[in-house]
Amino acid sequence: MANFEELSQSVISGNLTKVKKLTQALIDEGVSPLDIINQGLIAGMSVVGARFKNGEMYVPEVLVAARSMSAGIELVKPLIAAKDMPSAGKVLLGTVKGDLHDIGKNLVGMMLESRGYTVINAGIDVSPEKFVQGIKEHQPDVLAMSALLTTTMLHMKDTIELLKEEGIKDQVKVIIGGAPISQDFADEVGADGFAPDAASAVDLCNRLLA
Ligand code: B1M
Repeated sequence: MANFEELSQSVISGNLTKVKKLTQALIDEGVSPLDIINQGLIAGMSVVGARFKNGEMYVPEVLVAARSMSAGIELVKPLIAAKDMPSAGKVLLGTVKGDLHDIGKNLVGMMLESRGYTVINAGIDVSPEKFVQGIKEHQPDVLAMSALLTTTMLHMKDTIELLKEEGIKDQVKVIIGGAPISQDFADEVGADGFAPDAASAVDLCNRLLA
């Protein structure tokens, strides 16, 4: 029988084949997809983060772990995807300029889609100008920005400033999130909301669009 601990360990060691096998085994055992993500995949990545911080793991190993985690998420994704639901709203989602972290952002996108949102994923390293262009092109209800670095989170402010300059700030609700982001920072930069995790991001969108 597969277990969360074994799955976490496989993420930590970046064993993609084993992550896929154990994730599939948990799915086949009927374990909740969100438990697989939170207690297995994210739990493993949290250990990776701590070791990375302490200098016990390096970028290539972290990258391999991240890829194995994403492979697990891909298997779980169809189980929580919404089918034939009317759209709850349109969200333009991206990781800010200079930032390549996309696992958390993609989880946010997946959770939003599973609750009936139409998600336009602008990808990583998205400049304020590109976000503005995306808003003009897609007319989303929500702009959702992710940042994982203390250096790149400042581009959230730049983006909001540019939305104001372009006169389109009132057309869209802006939500932000990512490990270094807080409610205080969201208030400071003039975002409409902050969510600490992917599930809360969905609740936040629901509240803002109600
Ligand atoms: Co990087 N990295 N990394 N990294 N990396 C962190 C973020 C770091 C905290 C590690 C550490 O020191 N402990 C640190 C940042 C320090 C800081 O700024 N305070 C760091 C660093 C320094 C760097 C580099 C500079 C390292 C280097 O090159 N010397 C470099 C920067 C590259 C760049 O972006 N320009 C770098 C590179 C990388 C990899 C490429 C190797 C890889 C990314 C792979 C990828 O994403 N495809 C990587 C990884 C994997 C991490 C850690 C280990 C894990 C991040 C992750 O995916 N977590 C991370 C340490 C950590 O966070 N513990 C670290 C799992 C994911 C599910 O969580 O993304 O937090 P997270 O998302 C959460 C919430 O934050 C929230 O929901 C998700 C959960 O439900 N959330 C939102 C996220 N976005 C949201 C948006 C919302 C709402 C909620 O609304 C819009």
